[in-house]
This record gives sequence, C-alpha cells and structure tokens, in this order.
Amino acid sequence: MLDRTDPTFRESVLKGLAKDPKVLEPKWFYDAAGSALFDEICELPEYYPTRTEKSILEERAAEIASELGNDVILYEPGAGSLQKARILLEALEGLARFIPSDISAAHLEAAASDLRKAFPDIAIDPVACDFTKHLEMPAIADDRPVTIFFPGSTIGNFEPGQAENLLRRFRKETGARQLLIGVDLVKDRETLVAAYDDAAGVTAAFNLNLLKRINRELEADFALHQFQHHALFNESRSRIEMHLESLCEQSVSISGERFDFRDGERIHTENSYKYTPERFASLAGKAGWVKPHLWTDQNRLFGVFLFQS
Ligand code: AVJ
Repeated sequence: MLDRTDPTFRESVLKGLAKDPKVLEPKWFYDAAGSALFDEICELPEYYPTRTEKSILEERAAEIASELGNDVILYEPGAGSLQKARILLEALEGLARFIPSDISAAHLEAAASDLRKAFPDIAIDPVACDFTKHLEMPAIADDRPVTIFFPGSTIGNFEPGQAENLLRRFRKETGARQLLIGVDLVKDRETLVAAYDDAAGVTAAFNLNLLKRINRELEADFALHQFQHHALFNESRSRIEMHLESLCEQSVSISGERFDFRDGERIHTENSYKYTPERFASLAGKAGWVKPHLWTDQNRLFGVFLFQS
C-alpha cells in the first residue's frame, strides 16, 4: 500500500534534527512497515504491556462493564486496528454507540466496517482526526454521556505536563464523564529494558524503520547500518528512552538539508513514561479526572484505571 506523506512529517523531522540533542517524534513510527513491526513487538515474550492489558480487560470485563454502564457513547482516540475495542465491546452488552478516531481515515474505515459485522447492534461512527491536536465528534444527535477509552499506555509517550493537558482536552472537547485508560506501571529495570530491547531485535528494527521512512518519504540518505538502537531506563524521570546512536562521524542529507552527526551522537526517538498508581491518579486529578478505580494484574505490571469527571 502507498503511504501518503503527512505534510507535517517533513517539517517535524527537519526541526527535530536541527535541535541539540536531536529528536524525532514517536508518532512517525507508524507507517505500514512500522505498524506491522509494532504488532510483532506486541507478541514478543519480553513485551508484557499488550498481553497484560488484554488479560486485565478480559478477566475483569464484567466488573469494568458494571462500573462503566452501557448507556454511554464510547469514544476511543487513536483507535488504530480496533483490536482492544473488541474486547471491551464484548463486555459492554447493550452499548449503543462507539466512536473510534484515528489519524488514518482509510485504515479506520476498513477496521470499522469489520467491527460493524461483529457488533451489528452497535452504531459505529468513525471520525478521522489527530487526537494530539483535536478530538472530533461526529455530527450525530445523541446526548448520552461520553466515556473515553484510551488503552495501550499511549499516554506514556507524552511528557507528564502534556499528558495532563491531553487528559484535560479529552474531557473538555467531548464533554466526557468517564475515562478508561491503560497505563504501564513502574517496575524493576531489567523487565523494563528487556521490553524495549528484545533479543530478537524487533524493537531495534522498529526504531530503525523511522530512518527508512525518512529516506523513502523525505529524499534522505541515512545509512541504516551506521545507526544502532539503544534503549535505557531513566529512573529519575521514570521513563524508558529509545535512541538511535550514530556509529561514526557522518553527515546525512534530508530534503536537500545537511545534518552532521558526531561518533556516538544520539537521536532521541521515544519516551515511554512509567507511573506508580499514585502518581498517575494525581496527574489525572490535575486534569479534572477523579475517583480512580484501578484494575491490575497479579504482578502489578500494568494498570487499567477508570476515572470520573
Ligand atoms: C505504543 C507507546 C505504548 O511505549 O510501550 C513499544 C511503543 N515503543 N516498543 C510503548 C513502543 C517500543 C509503546 N506505546
């Protein structure tokens, strides 16, 4: 399939690589190849978040459903392939309406029409939007309260201050009364680092794919074998960091602009913040989300929170 280049991609890349230290935004990981690699990551033995969240949602479905109620409009920002939504929709018997939103309108339509076949009694109204900028509501007359569903620990990609603003916008831009959100929890360094530096090298390929995408879409000449994946746990900031490290002194041309790299210089490509339940509840509280209810797994690897506004 053809990846149509987002017009803001070039601007974001040129701006990020002109900084010192150099940065790239993680939202650009997900072209077709990157999305496929991410699906592979989710199956890795070391990458616990996806399967742990899934098992929490499945095992606690009845409880979650009774807390949520079904007389709501469920809205999922950045819904992607709608895999997580399926688990929740199974549990929410009698739910009337589901609104998945995603940046890629074509993928979203395809996923939504599959979902309609599985859930013929639920109105599925996809909307294309970039939730980091704005949450679009479809033009429908339905005054049931909105519940935001934000699984996958996507919130961990944002700086805590940005995360707070995003959670506030979720409430203000949709009038939502409830927020069901998946959050990865702090744990020992070994478990965390292994999840982002797997033995099979899939996360490395995922990280390096960003350079491949820049080469293809932005007329660039990154020599992929001259960069190396690096993941570390920054304990004082409670986040996993992913970097691409230059293995020599080199320069790269992107859209006619030249970027110089020192030997060992890193491009910071992603942060994945890890929270304690207390710290996340306090962050959400500042955004107007209160009365946290937490479901977690036996090992407290991952948390699914329900908040009220
Ligand atoms: C999709 C942001 C939740 O931070 O764990 C996985 C992305 N990056 N492996 C995460 C990711 C490397 C993932 N999130």
